[in-house]
Amino acid sequence: MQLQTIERRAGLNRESFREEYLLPQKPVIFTDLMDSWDAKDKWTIEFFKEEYGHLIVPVYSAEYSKAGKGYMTADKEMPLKEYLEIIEAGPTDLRMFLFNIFKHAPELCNDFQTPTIMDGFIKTYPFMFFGGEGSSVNLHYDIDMSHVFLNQFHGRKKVVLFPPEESVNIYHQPFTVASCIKDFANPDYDKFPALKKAKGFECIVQPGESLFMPSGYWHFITYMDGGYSISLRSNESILRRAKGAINIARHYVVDKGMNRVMGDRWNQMKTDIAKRRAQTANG
Ligand SMILES: O=C(O)CCC(=O)C(=O)O
Ligand SMILES: [Fe+2]
Repeated sequence: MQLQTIERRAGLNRESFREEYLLPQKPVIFTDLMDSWDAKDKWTIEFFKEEYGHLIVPVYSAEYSKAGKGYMTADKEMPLKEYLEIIEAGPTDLRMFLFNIFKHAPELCNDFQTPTIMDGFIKTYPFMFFGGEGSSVNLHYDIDMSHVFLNQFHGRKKVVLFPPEESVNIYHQPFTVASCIKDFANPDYDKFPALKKAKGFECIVQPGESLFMPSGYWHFITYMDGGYSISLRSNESILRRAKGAINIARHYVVDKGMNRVMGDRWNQMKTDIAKRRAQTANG
């Protein structure tokens, strides 16, 4: 793999962001996008424990996305306070997401603002992502094809990104938004040789920083510390919104349907297709 370091910028305006990053579809870290947010200093672990510690949240272990029984279901539920104590105590693969804290605590929305750096920010409640030290998020791209601004509040995250053009070299699993490479931290190059040719980006996002991931970008995330962020999404293009809708249909109708009918054989078929594509592309 060839990974380039992602640039850090402060003071970008709409024009310079558009010219240098949005149009060329290049990732960037803003060091000042969250500066005006109350949340930047207010949303500490202590704050969440004291104000929202009683909320019952779904918690996921590394097993959650493995195909088969219990696919995509939470491993357990617990009060937020208990979950935060676990991630403070040391390494754990437990993550917490797909829980919309803003539905339970809409007043939290006053603590951050929709960025003005571009148009098209999606108005529904955004999602927060929490994870323990050492936990990771499988290599994937976002099904709705929006641009993602990942704003980090607590802890550091190591992020590896690949542009959509690299889908073949990173073994895009057809009909899904995932890669066939499930252990991306220790990839098996014998099984996935084209990965050596993949060109992407890497960075460590620090608290107070915002990572811009352009539409369709692949991301693999490792939590270097226990921590959390909020992902704000934007999609200013009707064409891209339509593409997202098609992705969602393909996933929920074709992939889930075939999983039900064929089970593990469907997984194997998808991996075979991805391998053949990588082989063809690389001669
Ligand atoms: O930070 C995370 O845990 C996952 C973020 C992510 O995949 C996203 O915002 O699209
Ligand atoms: Fe994502």
